[in-house]
Amino acid sequence: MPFKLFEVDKEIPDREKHIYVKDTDDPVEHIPKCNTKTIPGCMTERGCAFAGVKGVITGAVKDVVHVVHSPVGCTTYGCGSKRYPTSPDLPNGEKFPVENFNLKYIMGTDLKESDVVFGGMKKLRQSILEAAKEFPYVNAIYTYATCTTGLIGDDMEAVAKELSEEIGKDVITFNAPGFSGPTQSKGHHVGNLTLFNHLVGTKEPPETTPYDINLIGEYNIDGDLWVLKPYFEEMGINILSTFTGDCSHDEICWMHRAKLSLVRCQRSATYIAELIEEKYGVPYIKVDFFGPKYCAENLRALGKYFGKEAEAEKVIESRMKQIQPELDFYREKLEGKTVWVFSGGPKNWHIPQPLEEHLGMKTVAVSTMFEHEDGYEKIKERVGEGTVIIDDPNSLELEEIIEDYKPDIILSGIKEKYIAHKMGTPCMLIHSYENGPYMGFEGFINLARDIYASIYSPVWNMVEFKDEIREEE
Ligand code: CFM
Repeated sequence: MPFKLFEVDKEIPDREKHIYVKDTDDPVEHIPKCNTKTIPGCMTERGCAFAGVKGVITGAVKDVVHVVHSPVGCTTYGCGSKRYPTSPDLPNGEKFPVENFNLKYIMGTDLKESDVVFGGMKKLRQSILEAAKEFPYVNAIYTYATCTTGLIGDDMEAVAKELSEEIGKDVITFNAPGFSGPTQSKGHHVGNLTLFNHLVGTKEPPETTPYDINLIGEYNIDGDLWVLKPYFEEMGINILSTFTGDCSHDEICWMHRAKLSLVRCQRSATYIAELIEEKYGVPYIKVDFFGPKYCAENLRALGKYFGKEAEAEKVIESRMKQIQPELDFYREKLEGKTVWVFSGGPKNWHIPQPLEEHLGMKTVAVSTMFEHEDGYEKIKERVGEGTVIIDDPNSLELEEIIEDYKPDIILSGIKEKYIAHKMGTPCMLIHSYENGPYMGFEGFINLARDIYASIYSPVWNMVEFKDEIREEE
């Protein structure tokens, strides 16, 4: 049976459609049911649509201030959600006055009951004006609908339009209330459409070259972008805009001037690449920079596109030379270790194969919070026989996976980390990383080092209850 009902799900049999065990002889279309509402009764690990837009797409932009139109809770949780550092450098050569501004500040309208009854537009107006006054150096103001304001039906667009003229800066509304889709993925889509519709094509870059690219879906998690950037620079390729890691507001406005778009996170940002291609004729290619093999393949593809094959080879050769000794060391230590990867979506098909190919590890389980059909097809293609693939696992399933599949390490998020630790299983962060960056050649060594450090930590020998848990099974 390719689909599997977990013991803990006996009362919610619909979960069976979401859990698939890879069998190569199966028809290709056998994948977990996905991108649907969480089944009632499940304690999901998912986030909301607002989190998808603010926490993923726009939160990385370095020179804007965010105004969340909500009761204070959404504002609080909308801050500090993701580790995407920024440099103070702006494209006009100036420096932004506050370093990592995007990680430090968020503003909210702090709605109360009376605003729900009488409308919150006045507060939104006041808050945007206050944000503009408090942070006069920002280059735009982004404002967000949430569940509450989505239900009230405040006309945020009208306020934004009016204040844009009054302040003299772009004021943009992102209309992705938490309930507007089954997962954060809906917020990605809204973020892409809003930025495309309002910004792309509205400004011109200070200069262009024949080798300008957009790096789309790269959020500079723990410095990923800063590992990749030198590769492009050494090849003579210029990143005109990053969408949106360490990027400025203006960079989004001139994405239409690039010669090629690279799409790194293909779940959250293929939308804008498609729209730019359709309207401005800028082609895009999908890329993967996790692990040395994919890195080399994709740099070669990029080199071929721009006639810079030799330059690509040089980058690959120099980085492989640099990392090979450490790669050998970690392979020796990690060969045969089993892993369960649990991310939002794409990292589940980016990461298992490099771990298997370069480190000799084995993926026993893969699970995602919001992946769609195309992503599950890739996951299925890239994992080995017998690997369990789970869509939107609930908290009890997490425990059953640990007990049944006994992974030596879990790569997941903060919500799962401590459940795993309490069960005596090493678990480290694959969303925001432990000690990243994890992308690129050098990044893969950081990932291997953190896996090694987690598995070999002496603390696991001191967990007294671990044997009890194992014996109970
Ligand atoms: Fe793209 Fe991302 Fe991911 Fe994502 Fe995310 Fe993320 Fe992720 Mo956490 S943008 S889809 S919404 S690769 S925050 S950096 S790790 S769930 S798999």
